[in-house]
Amino acid sequence: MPPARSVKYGKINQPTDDIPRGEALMQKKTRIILALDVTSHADALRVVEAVKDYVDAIKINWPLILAAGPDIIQEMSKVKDVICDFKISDIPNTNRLIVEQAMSKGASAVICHGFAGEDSVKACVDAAKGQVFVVTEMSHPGGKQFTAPVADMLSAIAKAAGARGIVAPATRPERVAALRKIIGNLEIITPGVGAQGGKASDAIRAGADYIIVGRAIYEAADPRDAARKLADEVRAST
Ligand code: NUP
Repeated sequence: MPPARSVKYGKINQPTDDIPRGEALMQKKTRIILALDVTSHADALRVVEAVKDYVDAIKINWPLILAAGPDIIQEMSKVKDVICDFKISDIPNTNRLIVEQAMSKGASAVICHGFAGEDSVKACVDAAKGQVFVVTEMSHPGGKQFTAPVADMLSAIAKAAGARGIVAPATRPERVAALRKIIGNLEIITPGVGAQGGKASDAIRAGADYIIVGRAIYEAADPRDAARKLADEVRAST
């Protein structure tokens, strides 16, 4: 039995002041990012407590922020690295202000849109010390309408601005593979597994670094079991 770790929920890669966040962020173990889109504080705690052994990070989006308040970022950051999926897409100054608020509450990374332009993405990158993922082609059917035709350009913007990586669709693994050619060794995080029809193994084989999974875990009868099965599937496809 390994010795008990000191932090509240057993997080072992807690960022501290003397560890640069970039190094501490999201160690690639299970390669699963939990999309925690539940709408109550109690549900958030219940799901995270159940699945924390099988996820590398927790992605928080507006539904949970609006339901539980922004302090949920700090609370969750004591368990795992938190990615704030705010899809930031404003002018550079406003982007900077948003990112500074997210990081000061304990976020390890943020997600922004690329369509506001390279200067807007760069403002996020500067404020987050590089820990930014840029949305490219979105995973839902409507993602084909506007984002797909410009996804190559959005990926190039992510690279030029110095982002950590991109968000690409697990629902279209062939696009994950194509965007990989543009971004080189930047990271790819892929939503769309499960509820949106994508498969974890397809996304990983196409070159994704992490899969993002929400409903297929938090709406499962047994979230822990669902997360464990996904972790097994990811391991088997690497
Ligand atoms: O293209 C994207 N598709 C997508 O689903 C970009 C995203 N950030 N997401 C987010 O991933 C979405 O907002 C949700 O939080 C999560 C997917 O959740 P689920 O479909 O697994 O429930």
